[in-house]
Amino acid sequence: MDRNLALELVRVTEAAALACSRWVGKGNKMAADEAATNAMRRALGSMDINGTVVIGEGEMDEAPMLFIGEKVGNGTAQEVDIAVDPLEGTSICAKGMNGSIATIAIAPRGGFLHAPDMYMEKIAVGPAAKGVIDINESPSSNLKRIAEAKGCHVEDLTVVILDRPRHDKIVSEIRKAGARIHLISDGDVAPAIAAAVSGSGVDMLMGIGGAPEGVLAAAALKCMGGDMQGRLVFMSKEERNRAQNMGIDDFDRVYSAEDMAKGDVFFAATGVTNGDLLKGVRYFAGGAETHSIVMRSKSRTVRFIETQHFFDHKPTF
Ligand code: VTB
Repeated sequence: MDRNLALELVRVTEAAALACSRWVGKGNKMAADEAATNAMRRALGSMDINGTVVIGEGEMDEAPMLFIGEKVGNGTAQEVDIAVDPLEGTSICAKGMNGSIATIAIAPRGGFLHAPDMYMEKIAVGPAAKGVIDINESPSSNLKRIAEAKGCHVEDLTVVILDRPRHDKIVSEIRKAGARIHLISDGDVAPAIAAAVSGSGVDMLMGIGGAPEGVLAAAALKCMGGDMQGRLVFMSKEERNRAQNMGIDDFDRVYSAEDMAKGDVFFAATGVTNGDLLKGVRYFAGGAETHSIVMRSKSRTVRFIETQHFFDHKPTF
């Protein structure tokens, strides 16, 4: 794949982040999501790709834009599959809280797991703990192994978990094991990636979040040489049927990052509100500054990009 696609991708997430950042704290998550989705779709339209959305805003009948199966890009060049979350953490953005991002990943045709919109149990770490995690083991034994691999104490580790009653048990086990916990209200893609960024203060993401978000995190962790395991969590027979229709037969399968994002994968994200991984959009007179991460699995290049956007020259914002 053309390596320049990575730099094109960051324009796409910047556009989405700038658009929805106007809605930060306004209490309207639908409007924020719509702004991000519109802007992302528009920016994708000028990319030299023949893209198909495989992880998107929903099925065609429930999402008007960036729906699963939608063709995006100018159609002139390489065939790619696209995973998007134009605004990951819509509620966070609506409340002006920390941790929302605009994000996208692309892979060669067929590269992404077609994850249904349901839950996934996840465990994600950075390169220093690659190969030591096991989703079938208890949180405490995973923590012990991660601490050993990182040459530190369990007490030095920080685990990010979505603040939900479904996690009460693992939270108390992690507390007993001695690790620190950072509970978040939403948005588990950014902290999974932060686990692979040294100095971010995050060592691990654990718990049950969205499966589509799991695929995006897997794409990023693959680019960074991190490690991730995910297993779909079915809440009903209907969800099993839906998964089966999307080609999933083994309901207990543990997916690695590579299983979820195959081939030469590109990933980009831009901060909407401040977080452990990225700074949010900051306005100044006449423009705004964005903070993004963009990377490619083949070369493992990870770029953090701070961009100044001058609205007088870019009337769309
Ligand atoms: C998860 C998580 C996302 O929403 O999907 C969560 O992966 C929904 O969980 O990052 P609940 O059903 O418990 O609310 C996000 O946090 C996105 O906001």
